Amino acid sequence: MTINIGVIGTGAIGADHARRISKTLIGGKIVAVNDVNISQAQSLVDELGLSATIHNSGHDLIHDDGVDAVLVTSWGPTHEEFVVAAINAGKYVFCEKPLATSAQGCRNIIEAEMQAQKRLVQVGFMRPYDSGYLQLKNAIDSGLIGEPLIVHCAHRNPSVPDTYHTPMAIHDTLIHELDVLRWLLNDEFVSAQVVFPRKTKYAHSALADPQIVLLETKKGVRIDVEVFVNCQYGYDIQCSVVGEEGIANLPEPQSLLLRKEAKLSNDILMDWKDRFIAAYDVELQAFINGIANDKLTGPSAWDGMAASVASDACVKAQQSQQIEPITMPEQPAFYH
Ligand code: NAI
Ligand code: ISE
Repeated sequence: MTINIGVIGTGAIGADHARRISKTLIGGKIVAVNDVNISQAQSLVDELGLSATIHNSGHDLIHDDGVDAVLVTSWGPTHEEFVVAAINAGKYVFCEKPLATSAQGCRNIIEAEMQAQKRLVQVGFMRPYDSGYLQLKNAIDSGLIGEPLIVHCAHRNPSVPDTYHTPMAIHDTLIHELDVLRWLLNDEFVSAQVVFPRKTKYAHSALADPQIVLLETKKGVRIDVEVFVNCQYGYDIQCSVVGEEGIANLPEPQSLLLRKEAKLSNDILMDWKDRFIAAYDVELQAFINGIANDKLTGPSAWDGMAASVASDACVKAQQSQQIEPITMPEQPAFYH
């Protein structure tokens, strides 16, 4: 069985996902593409040698009868519109994070999905598929380090474009921690605070960088996340869970340990594409398999919304410089 897939947004990750579906994964085929920048869509078709329709709009792609499932990999603020349209067309949809740039946008998606009476949405939160995070989760769930008490995280990018501004540190970057920490700790956030340290000279005027986000969970776990998106030296994701009986750290990505010229060194990756390459493969294969089995199992629209509820509170905390409450709504049975 082959799932015919249409891609809306053929930029960095859209192209990457199209490549993995065409060359690495099994059971999926790219049959349609769309991008506001049509030449970008054309280049992808040429590069991969696809026989795919290039649509003039995302909505035309969604309503193409030859498309079974849709990948939404356009910019964050466009996600809600395309995901709701795909649901209303009765099609499975994989949406890159964030599901929407506000919790209200996610609520609109949830309403549409519940009306369709079927789980149709998978959100592109890939960290729960990463082998390192799975090891951390196993350490926590098996009781190896006792109950988690404190978590220290860092989310560092070498640099970001000029279009990236202060709230994006939350809804575009921290959103990964807002998802993976709920899953890792099996817990919900109750409050958030954002602290701005001295600003790096590499950040432009509309971006406060770095930022420190302080979160508290229902069970009382305290979390600090350093978000530093112009750190220059690499793409570096850290997570250290302090438990009652030990500390579990996210493993470093594998790299050659080199002794040379009086130095002992490991390489640090520079790009998210390489850091989570295996996790992206597994999450998208799970999406394709889920469609084939008519049952999605990956991060749901509810997970997308839960992260966005916390994200909204963090953006508010950036502005207010106060501790902001995070109030998670009751999870409907539909998402259990
Ligand atoms: P990008 O800027 O490289 O690509 C986005 C593409 O979407 C562009 O080609 C743009 O022309 C197109 N686009 C924008 N609005 C559109 C519309 N209305 N209709 C059709 N096409 C439209 O951005 P990138 O880095 O690929 O990010 C895309 C999404 O993927 C974002 O939501 C981002 O947060 C997410 N992302 C997720 C990652 C992960 O680790 N899971 C990594 C990188 C991005
Ligand atoms: C990007 O969109 C991603 O999702 C990356 O994983 C993250 O590290 C980066 O900060 C985002 O801009």
